[in-house]
Amino acid sequence: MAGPSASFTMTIGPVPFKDVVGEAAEDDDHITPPTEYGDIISTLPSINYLGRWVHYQYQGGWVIHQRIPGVLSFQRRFTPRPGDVLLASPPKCGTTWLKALSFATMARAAYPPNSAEHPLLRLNPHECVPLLDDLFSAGQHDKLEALPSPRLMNTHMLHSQLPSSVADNIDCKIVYICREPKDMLVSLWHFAQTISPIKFTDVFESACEGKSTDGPIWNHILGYWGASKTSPERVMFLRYEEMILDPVDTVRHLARFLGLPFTSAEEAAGVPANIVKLCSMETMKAVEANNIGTSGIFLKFPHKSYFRKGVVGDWVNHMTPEMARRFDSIVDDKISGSGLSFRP
Ligand code: PAP
Repeated sequence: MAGPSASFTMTIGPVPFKDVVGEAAEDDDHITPPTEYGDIISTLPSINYLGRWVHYQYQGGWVIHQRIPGVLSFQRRFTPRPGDVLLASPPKCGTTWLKALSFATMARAAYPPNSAEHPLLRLNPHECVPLLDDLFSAGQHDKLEALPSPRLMNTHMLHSQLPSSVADNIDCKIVYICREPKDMLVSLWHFAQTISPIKFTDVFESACEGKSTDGPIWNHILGYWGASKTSPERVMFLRYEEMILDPVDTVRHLARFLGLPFTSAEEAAGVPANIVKLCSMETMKAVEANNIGTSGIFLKFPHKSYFRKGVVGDWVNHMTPEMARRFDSIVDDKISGSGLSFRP
């Protein structure tokens, strides 16, 4: 007897975004930024961050000028679907790693993590999971409609910037990752250096004043921390340091949170450990797609720049003890009373 006809076969997500949209995702010719928000944007306070990049203050966070139309457009145009998963993070806190782990976990039935054909062995994690901030800013959000459900997407927007259709949606899960703020600053500086020479002290002083892309960092973290406390079934709060300590256990938690717990057969076959191995820094650094090409629609960063050291505590190589004390005390003060701490 013949198998099911093609009309009955259904693709289950997530699938690599690039496989669906092709090269056009980052093609300059296809960028048509929304222009209808000029009146709103002109009323927003702005800064010239690090003397290079204009940022607007919007709903509690600093948004780089190329992305502010995208945030406004996202708030008005995003149509959530049941099963959507949104990875949220401040920049340089482990997004690339979380994208890889989440994609490999959610798509493990279609793409076994020990397969030599796995998409993460031919594509950069950012090519598998789209950044909504860029997509909406480039007027390319229609491409999301082509993705099969469940969709896996990410954003650097603050929780206060998410529309209620996402923030209060029982059918949309959010996985948040943050990182010890001093390490995040060091990572941010190294990353920015790949496109423009910048002094670390400038990045540091701005951060002390609460100025950084998608910052202040404490606003970003506190928003999702609060949401994870109020709605733990919808918002998962992860820290880079915990993932480094026990990535396999993190993957188990992630799978459970997403409603896709590993079966005992999968555990026996070592699937969680295989996912961690596939997404490890060692494997990712060896993948050709992570060594050539760029990511990003407006600012194009080399794929290679997303994989640097991947360690905890690198701040000691860039901050004096006095700088560390100063920044720690600012962060402590801002997050005091929240129940959250970055102290060991
Ligand atoms: P993004 O916000 O631009 O997407 P993001 O991926 O959040 O960047 O952060 C990059 C950091 O994650 C880098 O940290 P470092 O500068 O301190 O080294 C990068 O090395 C680290 N990273 C990327 N992939 C992995 C991985 N597979 N395992 C552990 N850390 C990783």
